[in-house]
Amino acid sequence: MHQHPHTSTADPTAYPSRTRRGRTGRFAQLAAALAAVVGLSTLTGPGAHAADNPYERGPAPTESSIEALRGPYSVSETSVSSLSVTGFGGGTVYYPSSTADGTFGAIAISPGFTAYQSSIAWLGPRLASQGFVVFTIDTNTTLDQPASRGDQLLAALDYLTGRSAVRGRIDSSRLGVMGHSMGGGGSLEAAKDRTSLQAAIPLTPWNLDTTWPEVRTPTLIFGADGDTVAPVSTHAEPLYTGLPSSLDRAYLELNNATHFTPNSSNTTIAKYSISWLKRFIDNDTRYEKFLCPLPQRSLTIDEARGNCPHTS
Ligand code: 9J3
Ligand code: ZN
Repeated sequence: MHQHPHTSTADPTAYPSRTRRGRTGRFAQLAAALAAVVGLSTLTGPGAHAADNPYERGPAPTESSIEALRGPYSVSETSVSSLSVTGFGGGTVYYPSSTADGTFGAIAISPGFTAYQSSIAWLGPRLASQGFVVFTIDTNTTLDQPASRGDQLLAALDYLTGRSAVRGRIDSSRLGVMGHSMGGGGSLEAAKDRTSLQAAIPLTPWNLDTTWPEVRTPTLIFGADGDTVAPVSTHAEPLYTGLPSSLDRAYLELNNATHFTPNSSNTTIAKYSISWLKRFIDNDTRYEKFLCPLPQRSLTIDEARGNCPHTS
């Protein structure tokens, strides 16, 4: 849970006591001592929380702030030519324009079979505006299979943190992966290969391998009830079940949705993805309330599975 170490250090005797002090002075001294006992977070702004969790970014979230088309950060973008990189096909980096809040976590996102970064582009500014560096990539060829897409997601993250123009804006210990279809299958491959990744979000994933006992990365899988390309019964659901039961994991099945629902702006995908990334990449427990208890069945969610509360 959320720790408040400063409250345990509160010590009224730390305030200097002076002899020549009037009525007002004594009142101020008493008030300061009381404040120290109650906890300074009651008197200060968001900075008090930032001190608790150095990775927390942005204001306290609300249902409407995670559903909004844009979050609190203005977003800049820069394109990365395929000719300037190896191991993946280039892409576009979306990132908070300001450097005033320090570094951010970063994620790479892969498109699916035969598709380009344009098919997942909506996620770039949507997620970056909440306080992440987001790299939507092209793959080396549009026919690359999930294992290759996993390698390419990792190559993209390595480029992003090691050589890109925005590397100084990224905390390289806080990284995640997402992807659509074979790119979603690839995001599991990436997590399997690099257990230091802190979040994975496969979107209507496609992968013939449904056994993932090696994964240590908190994973949120989106399925679509009407998916006939990667039916949930043979892809999303067994992929979820194939993760360790001890892992922080969730499965959300979109209602009235198809394989291609993740290819356009979607509030349900956005709000739970933002919450998952914040919770596990930024350790931001302010977002736990959107994930646990699991969402109820609704017009947008057909089924929800997962462990609550989260353990990591
Ligand atoms: O990336 C995808 O959309 C995978 C679904 C697919 O068409 O697989 C067929 C081999
Ligand atoms: Zn189902």
